[in-house]
Amino acid sequence: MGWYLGLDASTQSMSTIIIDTESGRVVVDESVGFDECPEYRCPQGFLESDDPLIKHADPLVWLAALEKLLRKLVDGGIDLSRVVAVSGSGQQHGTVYLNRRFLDVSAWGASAGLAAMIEPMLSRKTAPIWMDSSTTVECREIAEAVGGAEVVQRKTGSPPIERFSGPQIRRFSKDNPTAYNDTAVVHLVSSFIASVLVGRGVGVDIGDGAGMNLLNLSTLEWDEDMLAATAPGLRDRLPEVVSSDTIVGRIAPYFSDKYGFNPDVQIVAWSGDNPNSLIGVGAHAPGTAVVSLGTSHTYFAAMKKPNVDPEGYGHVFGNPAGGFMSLICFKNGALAQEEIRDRYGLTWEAFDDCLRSTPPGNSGNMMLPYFVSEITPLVLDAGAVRTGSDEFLNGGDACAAVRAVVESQALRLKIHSSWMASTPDTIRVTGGASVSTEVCRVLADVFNAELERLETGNSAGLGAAMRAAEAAGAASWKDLTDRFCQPVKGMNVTPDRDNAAMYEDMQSRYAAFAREHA
Ligand code: XUL
Repeated sequence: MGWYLGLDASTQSMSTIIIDTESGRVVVDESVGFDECPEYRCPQGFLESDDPLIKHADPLVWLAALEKLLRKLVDGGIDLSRVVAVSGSGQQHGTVYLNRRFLDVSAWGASAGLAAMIEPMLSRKTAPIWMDSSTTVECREIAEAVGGAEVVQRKTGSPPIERFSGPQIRRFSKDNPTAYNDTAVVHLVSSFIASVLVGRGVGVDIGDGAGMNLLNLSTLEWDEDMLAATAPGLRDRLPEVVSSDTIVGRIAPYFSDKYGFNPDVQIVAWSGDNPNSLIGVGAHAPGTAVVSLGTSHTYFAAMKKPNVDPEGYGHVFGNPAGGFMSLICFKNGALAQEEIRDRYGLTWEAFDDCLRSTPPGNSGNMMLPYFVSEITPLVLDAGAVRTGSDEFLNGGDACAAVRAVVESQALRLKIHSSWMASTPDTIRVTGGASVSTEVCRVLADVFNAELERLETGNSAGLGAAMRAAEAAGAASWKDLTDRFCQPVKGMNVTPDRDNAAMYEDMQSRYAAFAREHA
């Protein structure tokens, strides 16, 4: 019994949820946005680039935000000595490249702060993140080397995917062989920050490791053929693979000295944000589908066996509670809604008013929301495409544009998740936009399913805290799920049968429109 802390290193912020397993309550829910660390020039989570397909972050911003967050907690009177174990969640696929100094424990003196300590350990100053789509050539090369994309999909749960770590590592090894040679270890965002918490390199968990195109899902080990197809000497540059409930070490003295943690705090392997969310929404066992409306929009569910998407857009990751999970991810998520809101000078309230004042089906107005290049379906040339009335086409009808972006996002979730299972009756929804009842109403009608919402929008942070508690032996998955993952009463959104029937028709029109522009 005690406090269990989950950190969430997401695309745009570092946040934390602390749960108290004794009272069954969330005692802290706090966040620091990367726009609060302007010196790292990643206000939205990535550095500016002339090439729209390239999306890298400065990995030091994650550490600076972590320190700001812990300082905020301590200054707010939170007694971190009550924390028993810590785990975390990282945006998936992003890679951090570190030189030999990272392996030298005596170099880990952090008196000047974590960012200053890690800076000289980076063999590459920037970290490609999941939004990067620049590795189409490398994906093709990897597929050719192992006998086709289907072989990669069968082994790793996904065909070669631009944002996945393997193709990213390959591109770096080709473009900058000197810096690649200077790289002693390549970490994921999750295992990198877990390493910083422990004060030495720690392993990659099977949940996040499966997002690399390198992990063999049958053996749960790095796959020799994939390693050889990806980059020279890669075996020696990867951390070990660990199960998600591994206690990878005790917290580094830096954190106890500076923020008051007990020196015995256990650090549990970190995982990816989607595997953590699966736990945090109470969906660790098969049967519950989840929609997460964060920077990326994702749809996922637990599954026993690693079935693959025949179209090649879906992925299989490890489920931190055992077994696997399926996932489908869309890049034009929260930022696409923000783009429409900003373009028409709306507030979020006005955005919701627009949804209330426009009819389901949007009088025939539809949009393909590719404000940046898209991954599901693969669209490399960004550009939102519209069809409908002249006013809508000319950009004049703000409310139609709002409804068009929300409907298109819901319809593509439905279309591209159809390979996973029969359509669910109930969906749990989480992430920033899940607070909007109007956005949820569109989703409920499109899926013709009851939508359940949970208390915290940060299911990845909550899942990480629950994983810390489970791994430390404080409670079972069932107890934790019963206590922390109950849908909030009165917040469900029930589908309207007429609207659902209308969306059923609209789905094929939308799919045809999307195919024309793929
Ligand atoms: C999943 C994916 C995103 C990131 C960031 O494959 O790329 O969901 O994990 O949220």
